[in-house]
Amino acid sequence: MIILSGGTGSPKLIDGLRQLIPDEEITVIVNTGEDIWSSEVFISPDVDTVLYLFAGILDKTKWWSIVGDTYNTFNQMKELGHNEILMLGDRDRAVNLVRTRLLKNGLSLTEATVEIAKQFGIKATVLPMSDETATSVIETPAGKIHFQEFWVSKKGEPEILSFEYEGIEKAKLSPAVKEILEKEDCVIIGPSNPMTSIGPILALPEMKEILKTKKVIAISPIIGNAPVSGPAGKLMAAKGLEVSSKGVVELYRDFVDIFVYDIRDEVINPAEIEAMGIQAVALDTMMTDEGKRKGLAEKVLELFNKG
Ligand code: GDP
Ligand code: FO1
Repeated sequence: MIILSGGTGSPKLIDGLRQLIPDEEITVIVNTGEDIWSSEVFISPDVDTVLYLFAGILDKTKWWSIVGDTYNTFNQMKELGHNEILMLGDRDRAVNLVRTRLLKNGLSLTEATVEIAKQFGIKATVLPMSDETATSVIETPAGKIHFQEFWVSKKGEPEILSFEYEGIEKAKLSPAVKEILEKEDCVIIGPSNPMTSIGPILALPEMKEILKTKKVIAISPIIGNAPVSGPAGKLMAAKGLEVSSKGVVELYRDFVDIFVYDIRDEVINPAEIEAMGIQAVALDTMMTDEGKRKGLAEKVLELFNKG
């Protein structure tokens, strides 16, 4: 089973799927558009969230970082007047230092990720979307800033004039991603941010064409006129999209076969979705605890296994 993922909504669904199927059967294609260099360390936040999930060490209150991590290095650097954008834990930093060393030794991001996954004893296949960088950069009235600066340092407050995936014209799907996509008939797009998590994956050459040949099930991260969390709404509005599940469908309509929206969604008109030739399915998508994550995963598996 292949899942396209960012670092919060989709990992929650994967957490549910793990309660139902063995990790060996799960492949996650992970967004790298939020990757960032910080203090000479290359951080890949969404890849790390997925790795830590499978390694059983993810902090599931935040959906990033290692549970119980300490912040001695981060705090000491702050005391020395060096403020890092991301509050990086000590163990988390060790993982990222290993990644950086592997990259400097000439490994690709995919090879480095596979090596770290192996060291953690992870049985699932975790693949960065690309070995090249394609970074979410936001243009604000004060200039262009990295997504992490917009979201973490500036708390998502600046006005968004435009936004782009910097480097996308030179980026490709990684060979490992292409290979796995050739082998599977169905792809799940988790309830991740359609602009900063799924968007970069879809923007890679060939991806949309490949998805057109597959059965694609997408789960909406938006309920009514707002995302469950995060900046998806502000980013969608900046691109002139309606902040709703319909806005998400607009982005996925060329290749999605089944669109899952939340039972609480009073804004969506399922008939409008069905009129596009897309099956619209209402489910409880609020994955607030392990049981609810398993519950949604069960229903998604049913859709996956049907025909
Ligand atoms: P990021 O990399 O941390 O931005 O994480 P993702 O892109 O994977 O996830 C962020 C998206 O997940 C947001 O747009 C949220 O609306 C969505 N999300 C988070 N939790 C849930 C949930 O329980 N249900 C649904 N349907 N969406 C969720
Ligand atoms: N997100 C935050 O909102 N604040 C942080 O200090 C922070 C630190 C951090 C460190 C490592 C890592 O892998 C992720 C981290 N994140 C943090 C989450 C990450 O930046 C996410 O990509 C964004 O929050 C958007 O989803």
